[in-house]
Amino acid sequence: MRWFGPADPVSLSDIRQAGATGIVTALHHVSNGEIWTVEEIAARQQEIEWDAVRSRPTGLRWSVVESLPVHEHIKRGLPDRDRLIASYCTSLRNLAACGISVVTYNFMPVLDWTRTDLAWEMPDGSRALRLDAAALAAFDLYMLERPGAADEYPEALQVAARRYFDQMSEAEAWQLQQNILAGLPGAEEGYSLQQFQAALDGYKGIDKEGLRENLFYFLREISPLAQELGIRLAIHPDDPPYPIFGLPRIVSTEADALALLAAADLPANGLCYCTGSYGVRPDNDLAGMVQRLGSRIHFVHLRATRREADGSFYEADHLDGDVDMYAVVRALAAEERSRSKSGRADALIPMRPDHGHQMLDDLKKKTNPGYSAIGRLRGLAEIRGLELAIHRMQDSEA
Ligand code: DNO
Repeated sequence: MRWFGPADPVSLSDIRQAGATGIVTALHHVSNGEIWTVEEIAARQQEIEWDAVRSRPTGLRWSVVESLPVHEHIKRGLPDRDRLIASYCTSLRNLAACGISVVTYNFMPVLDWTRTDLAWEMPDGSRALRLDAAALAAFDLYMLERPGAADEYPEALQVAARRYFDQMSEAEAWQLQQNILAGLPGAEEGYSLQQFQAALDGYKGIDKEGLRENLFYFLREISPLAQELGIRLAIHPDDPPYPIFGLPRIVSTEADALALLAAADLPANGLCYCTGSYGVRPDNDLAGMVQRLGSRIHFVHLRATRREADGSFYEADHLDGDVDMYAVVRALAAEERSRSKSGRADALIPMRPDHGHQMLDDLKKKTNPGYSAIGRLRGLAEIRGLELAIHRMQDSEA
C-alpha cells in the first residue's frame, strides 16, 4: 500500500494490519530535481522496515518508489535537461545501492492526476473521487479563461459548463479551483491561477510529437543505466487519459505504451499498469493489454472507474467499475506464472489497491483524498480474495 511518509494520517501499522507487505512511497520532502541521497533513502527504509520501539523487523518492506518525479524542464526539453537527467540517474544509482528496484514516475505535463470532486457521495454514503466534464470545462473556460479553450470543447459541453459555472456559489468555485490546482496526494506542485496559466504557457509549441520526443530522449538516457543497476522503471499513465487544458498527452493508450517501450527496448523500461487510468477510455482493452504488454509491466495499480455519457467518470468500488477486474487479475496471474516458469527473478509483480472510498470511521477523519485507510483496505481485501481464487483455479488447471 502507498504511504505518504511520517505526515500520513494512515500509519505503517495500519497498513500492516490491512494485510499489505510492501510499502510504496517517495521522499516527498525532497523537491523535484534534487538528488535522493543514500542517507535519506536508507533512513526512510529503516523507518519502514525496523520497529525501533520493539527492536524487531516490522514485516514491511519499501518495495516500490512512487514517484521519483521528472522535472518539468525534462518534459519540456529545455537546455538544462541533461543536468537534471544526470541528477535523476544519481538518484537511481542511490536507490539501487539501497536495494530498491522498482521506480514509478509519470510524464504528465504540469499536473499530476486531476479530479474536480473529492467527496462525491455514493448511494451507500461513502465518498468517491470524480471528474465532472462540465466542471472541468467550467473551470477552464470561465475561471482560468484560458485563451483558445473554447475551440477545444464541443458545443453541448460548453453549454453544460456555462450552466455549471452559473450555478456555483463562490465557495464552490473556490473549492473547484483548489481541487484542480492545489495538488492531489502525491503531486509535487500546487498552483495559483496565474502560476497555472504560466505553467501551461511553458508548453506552447510542444505538441504530442514534441512531448513524445522529450519522453523518448529521457528514456534513452535512463533505461540503459536502470538495466545495468537492476532497476525496473514503471511509467504511470495519464490520468485522465486524454488531453486536458490544451496539454498534450502521450501515455493514454496501448499504442502509446507500445511506442514508449520500443523507444528504449530494454526490459528495464516498463510500465506502471494503472487500470483506473487506462480504464477511463473504453477503447483500452485492459485484460488484453496485460496479455500483450505483460512482460514489461513492473508495477500494478488496481482500481475501477465508471464512465458517464458526457466524459465524466467517478471512482467505483474496486470490483464494481467498468474494469473487468476478474479478467485483469487472471491475466496478471498468468503473466506471473509464465515469468516464474522462465525463471525470471521478478516473477511477482508488485500491486497496490489504488485509491478507495472514504467510508465508515474514515468519514469522520481528515484523510488524504483517495488514500484513506478503510476504503483501500476493502479494495485490497477484495482483490486478494479474487487473486487467491484465481491461483487455485490455475493450479487445478495446470
Ligand atoms: C494517484 C497516483 C499518481 C501517481 C503518479 C506517478 O493516485 O496514481 O499520483 O502516483 O502519477 O508518478
